[in-house]
Amino acid sequence: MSDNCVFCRIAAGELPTTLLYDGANTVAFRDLHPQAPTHVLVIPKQHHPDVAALASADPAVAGELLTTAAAVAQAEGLAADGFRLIFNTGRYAGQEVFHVHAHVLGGAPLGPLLSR
Ligand code: DGP
Repeated sequence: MSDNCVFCRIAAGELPTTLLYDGANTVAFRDLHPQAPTHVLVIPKQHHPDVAALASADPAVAGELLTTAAAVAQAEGLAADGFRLIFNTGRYAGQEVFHVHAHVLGGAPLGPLLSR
C-alpha cells in the first residue's frame, strides 16, 4: 500500500467511494467523473502502477481483474448490449492515476475508440 496513492486508499477503505464489489484481491467502484452512463473502475488491492506491471508481477490477479470487470458489466446490465474495457497506460494514453485500473464503460453507444 502506498500512502499517497488515492486508489490504494480507496481499496483500504480510507476514502469514501461508491463501492460495487469488494473481493479478496480486487475492488470495483464508480468513477468520480463518469464518461458514460455507466463508468466503473476495477482495481487490484495490491499496488501496481499499470496493467503491464501487474501482468508481469502477478498474472493470476491480472486475470482476476478481468473476471471482476466482466462480473461488474454483467451486474450493471451491460452484457447484452456490450461495453468497453480500457486500461490507460502511461503518458500518451493520458493515465492520471498510477495504480492500475480498468475502466468499464457502457450504457449507451460509445462511439469510435479514439477521438481525433
Ligand atoms: P486514468 O486517466 O485512466 O488514469 O483515469 C483515472 C480515473 O480515475 C478518472 O476517470 C477519474 C477517476 N478518479 C480519480 N480520482 C478518483 C477518486 O478519488 N475516486 C473515484 N471514484 N474516481 C477517481
